Amino acid sequence: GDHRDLHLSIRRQRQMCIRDSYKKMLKSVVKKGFGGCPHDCPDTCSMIYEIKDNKLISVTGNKDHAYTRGGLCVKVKDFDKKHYHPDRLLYPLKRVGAKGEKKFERIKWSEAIKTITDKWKEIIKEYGPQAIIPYSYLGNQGLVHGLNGADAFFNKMGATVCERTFCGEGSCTAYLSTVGPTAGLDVESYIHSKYIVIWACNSVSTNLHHWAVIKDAKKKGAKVVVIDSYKSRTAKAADWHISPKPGTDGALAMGVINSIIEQGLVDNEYVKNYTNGFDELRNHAKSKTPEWASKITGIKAEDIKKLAFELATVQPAGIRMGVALERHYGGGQTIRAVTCIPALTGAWRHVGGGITQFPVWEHPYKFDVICRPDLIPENTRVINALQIGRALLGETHSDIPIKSMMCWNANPVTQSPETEKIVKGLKREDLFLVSAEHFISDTASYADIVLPAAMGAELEDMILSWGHLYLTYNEKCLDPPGEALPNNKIFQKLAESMGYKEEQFKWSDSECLENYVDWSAPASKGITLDYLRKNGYARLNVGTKDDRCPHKEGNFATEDGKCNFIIKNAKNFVAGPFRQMYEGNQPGEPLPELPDYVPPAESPNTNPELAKKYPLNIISPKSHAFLNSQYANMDSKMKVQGEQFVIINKIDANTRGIEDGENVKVYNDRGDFHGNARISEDVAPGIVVATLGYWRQKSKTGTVNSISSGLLADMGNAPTFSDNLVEVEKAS
Ligand SMILES: Nc1nc2c(c(=O)[nH]1)N[C@H]1C(S)=C(S)[C@@H](COP(=O)(O)OP(=O)(O)OC[C@H]3O[C@@H](n4cnc5c(=O)[nH]c(N)nc54)[C@H](O)[C@@H]3O)O[C@H]1N2
Ligand SMILES: Nc1nc2c(c(=O)[nH]1)N[C@H]1C(S)=C(S)[C@@H](COP(=O)(O)OP(=O)(O)OC[C@H]3O[C@@H](n4cnc5c(=O)[nH]c(N)nc54)[C@H](O)[C@@H]3O)O[C@H]1N2
Ligand SMILES: [Mo]
Repeated sequence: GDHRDLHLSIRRQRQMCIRDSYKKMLKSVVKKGFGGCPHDCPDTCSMIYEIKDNKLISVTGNKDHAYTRGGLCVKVKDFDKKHYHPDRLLYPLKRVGAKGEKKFERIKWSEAIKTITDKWKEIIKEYGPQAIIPYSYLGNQGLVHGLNGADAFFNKMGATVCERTFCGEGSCTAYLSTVGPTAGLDVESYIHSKYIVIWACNSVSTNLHHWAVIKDAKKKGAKVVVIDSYKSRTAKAADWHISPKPGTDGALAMGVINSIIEQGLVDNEYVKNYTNGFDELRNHAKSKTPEWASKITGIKAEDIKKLAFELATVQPAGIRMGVALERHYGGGQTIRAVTCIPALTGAWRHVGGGITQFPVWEHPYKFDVICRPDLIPENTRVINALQIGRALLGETHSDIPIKSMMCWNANPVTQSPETEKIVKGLKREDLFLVSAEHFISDTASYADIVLPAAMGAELEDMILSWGHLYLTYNEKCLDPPGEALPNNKIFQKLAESMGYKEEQFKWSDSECLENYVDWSAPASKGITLDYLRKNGYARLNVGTKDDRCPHKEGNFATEDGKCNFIIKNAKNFVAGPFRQMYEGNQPGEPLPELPDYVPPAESPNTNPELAKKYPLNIISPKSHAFLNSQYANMDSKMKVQGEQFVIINKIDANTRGIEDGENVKVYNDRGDFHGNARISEDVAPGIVVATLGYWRQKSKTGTVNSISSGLLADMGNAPTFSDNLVEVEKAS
């Protein structure tokens, strides 16, 4: 008997053992899921996540995708490492040291939520809800967890509306006034272009997958022209680099328009049938000769004529505008002028001809449902995020002080202008700052409560694209580490604790997606959420790269279907795919009827007084290995990017006794930052370049935005990051 029992028991144990190891094996089998890169970048890559034991083990590009073609950039190719970075925030924290001292203590979620909402209720009681301001941007580009994800929540609260015009609103306003909300020239159709102008965009670093198409077109014989105020990586790879002084592209574009007309290269029939105001434009452009433009831009008149000639005669000609084109006081008018060019030349007649701004205009998103502008109480004030420093110090308004700010998906301390004001504001003892983050960013450093946010593979979403014509799905493949939560969940908890009853505040991520996308729009024909779950992405129904020619016969998205060289009785407005559609935030001054050159606010030509003190014009474009300020805390990315550098011409370095590699201080009245001088012919005398994204907490003093101004540009309240004068000296 004993013997038999023992035998059975061994057998049972063996069976259990086999079952356990089988289970274990099953668990450790690698699972795959579809990812969408959540970063604020035109490429919005389709990716493949690999998961083992509830852990992300690799991230690769989705090879099936016709546009992103399986390639990932230097930032995201090891996205899994970012998920498990040792500094990743895992638990809610409360501040226990002085503001900015970064001394925090772990607390429970329940305590965090109660502390926040108790404080908000108290503020609302004493000052009203407008004493609270939300601050978010595209740190996460998801429809659910991204920029607009909590607009409904703060609109319900009646908080101050934070106007976010960081990136493209000037460009959008100008573009929409001219051709309306059309996606224009498909980025993929550039394969058919014979002449490609990349105007103020550093594609090699910031739009890698478009660059791949351009390289293919180049192989087929296309000429690639890059218009950039310095010899960027992209400019170096071009057939022709044209280098206007910062903020003078408007003069260049007007010179090109003048020259196209003077050389008799206008497509008269196209102009007659599909445009408004040619006669007025011709008269207006008469005095804007290439010689006139040459004096302003520093480009030879001959080159301006040649650019005009080639743009008109080598077809199909495609123009890709970068957002940097809007980053000076006259940015809006510049984009008005550039957007007129393909209609003048008739480039729109051809597949591969025309202009690309943001293809997002043909994406079927229901921003009214996402943002709920209908919940905004009447007369709610608007504060522009580019002036958040001024606002925190009470300089933008004298009515209700800002007593609390909640910041997520954004890092104003490094990314917004006038950093020193922001930091001073965030240090205010009476300001209650809540920050939802992945890391103790430069902004989270000043927070009273820090909430840990989920990342990439840990949440379900669809990722917006402002650079191509695909919908992109991101699957939730695993649970977040520690107690991190997706943004949507964080705001659900806050809504519940505030007592907000709207159905929307209970929608799961899937329900949000069902409600946020217009699945019955013509562009989404044949696409469902289930289709995306199975395939990862889908091209919108807007024609193919080989046949899409949206304005062959006019059909612009304007009122009368024509391209507006002239706009009559128009008021300045703020257009942008991601802004809140709220009438209260329209600047509303009359807009000039015809495109023109509007000089920069700070340049030796237009502000000689200031230039005596600060003679150098600085531009602060994106860093190759960072995504705005993200990744600048990762050693592996720092290795690729290098320490903060300041590119300066030999002449400017010599007069200041600066040697290559030496540490220098860059400064003006607004603040200063340090970097290593890089003496180079890549910049002309009078210009310095320092790229963006380095962390303040790792810097000697400030960062590039310490010197930048909060002045808003001529259209769409755009930033003026390329419109700042500084002086550079050896650091002591
Ligand atoms: N690697 C990397 N990629 C990114 C980002 C990143 O941080 N890093 N950020 C993403 C974001 S948010 C955006 S908006 C896009 C932006 O991508 P881009 O549109 O490429 O913008 P920037 O890098 O700011 O500037 C592009 C180029 O414009 C030039 N420039 C600046 N001022 C002027 C001017 O007045 N005239 C002319 N002609 N040229 C000028 C700069 O020298 C620079 O080379 O990139 C996205 N992709
Ligand atoms: N001088 C100068 N300044 C510039 C520019 C320039 O060219 N020159 N470019 C401007 C442009 S184009 C832009 S778009 C802005 C960008 O400005 P921001 O959007 O403020 O830039 P990021 O550094 O990307 O900050 C995003 C933050 O969100 C966090 N984050 C990411 N994902 C999530 C998430 O899912 N949940 C939560 N809670 N947090 C998350 C990240 O950790 C990061 O700290 O900067 C602008 N600033
Ligand atoms: Mo941006």
